[in-house]
Amino acid sequence: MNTKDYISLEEQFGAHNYRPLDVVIEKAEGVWVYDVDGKKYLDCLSAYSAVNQGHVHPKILDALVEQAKKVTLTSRAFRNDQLPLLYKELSEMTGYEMSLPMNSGAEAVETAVKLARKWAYVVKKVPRHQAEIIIAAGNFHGRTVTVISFSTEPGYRDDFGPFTPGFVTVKYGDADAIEKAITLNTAAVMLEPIQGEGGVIIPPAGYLKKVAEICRKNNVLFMADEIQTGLARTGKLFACQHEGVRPDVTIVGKALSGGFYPVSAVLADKAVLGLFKPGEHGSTFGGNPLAAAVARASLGVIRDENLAENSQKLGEYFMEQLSEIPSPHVKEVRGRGLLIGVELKPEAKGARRFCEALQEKGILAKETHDNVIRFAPPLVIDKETIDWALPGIRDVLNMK
Ligand code: IF1
Repeated sequence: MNTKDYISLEEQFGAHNYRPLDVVIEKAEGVWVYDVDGKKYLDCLSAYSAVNQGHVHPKILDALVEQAKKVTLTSRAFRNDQLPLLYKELSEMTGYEMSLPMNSGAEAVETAVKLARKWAYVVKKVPRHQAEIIIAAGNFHGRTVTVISFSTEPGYRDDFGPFTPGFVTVKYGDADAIEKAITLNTAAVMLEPIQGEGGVIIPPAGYLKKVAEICRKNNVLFMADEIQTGLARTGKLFACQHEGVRPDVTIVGKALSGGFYPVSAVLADKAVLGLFKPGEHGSTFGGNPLAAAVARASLGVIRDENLAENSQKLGEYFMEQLSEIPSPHVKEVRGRGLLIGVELKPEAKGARRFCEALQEKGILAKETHDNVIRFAPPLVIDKETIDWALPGIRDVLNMK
């Protein structure tokens, strides 16, 4: 079977809810992936930041294999010997008193929404079923019906109503708009510190800090979706830390498993996360011993290999080098750490063809929002590898 055979199987038997690049990956290691025809590529997407630790990291692989031999799933009807250690290590690393494990990112977002509503009714005394959550235009928080209920992207929501009420949309990057939108019924403000899918949109300096202050002043929870920006991607453990902000609730996923397995979590202090009572929320797989062992190893790699520091340092270098590439197509290069967006001018006719051209050069990147190329390699990348990629990127950014 070659690339064409796999693609035709996929087209025939799979739902067509994606339009992937035509590369069929069969193995990967570190920052490199290999296709079924034996071609090697630099991964500049990192599975949307799920493989921050690099593909098939040996320490996480070991943890997965060793735990899989012992016990994989107990359900939360019984306790297991990995979850308590994950709780403790997450707390030590993030500074939050508690966490609640789920699987996908969208599930963790849903969990945070339920938590905010619960807090509003129990603590803030908002009349039942009246709680509002403020979110930003251009957000991406996942694909469930409740989560797409507050998406502003027509393609993600238009054919999927009726929607969950209780969400108020404001412009991203405008703290005053949040202050104006707050009512007595506002439970929370939920934001991405940098909008990933939105096109690597970095809010104005001071925005997150101001929003956090507005929330505190108005007795509203500040919840950060760090599923994509978190766990060292932007050069700090959490992107909010660039502004010294500690949200009341932080949501993590993706790299919490280093790409081995879906693991997500909601982090908060006891005054908030302690509100869930037995039976009010859960998941068959959430917090299972395999997930917990994998997450523990994944956090260990982020810490022991100083991935935040590497992301900061090499992100600066990569962004500087990208900015210096003369190109008729580039409108702006922006980013933080190794989450970098290259926005193309409207005349460039879309980022997709540039990503296809990069593929030819052995570099896998993905367009977002039609006109932005996202460069987000695993955080274990080194300078030599970036230097290897730059000439190819330069050629592509100068094509006709
Ligand atoms: C897909 C995008 C990225 C996320 C934030 C929650 C979730 C995501 C900030 C949900 C997920 C993924 C989903 C993936 C593509 C990808 C993506 F382009 F769609 F928007 F990264 F930019 N919060 N983002 O970025 O997490 O439930 O997927 O585990 O194909 O939908 P999930």
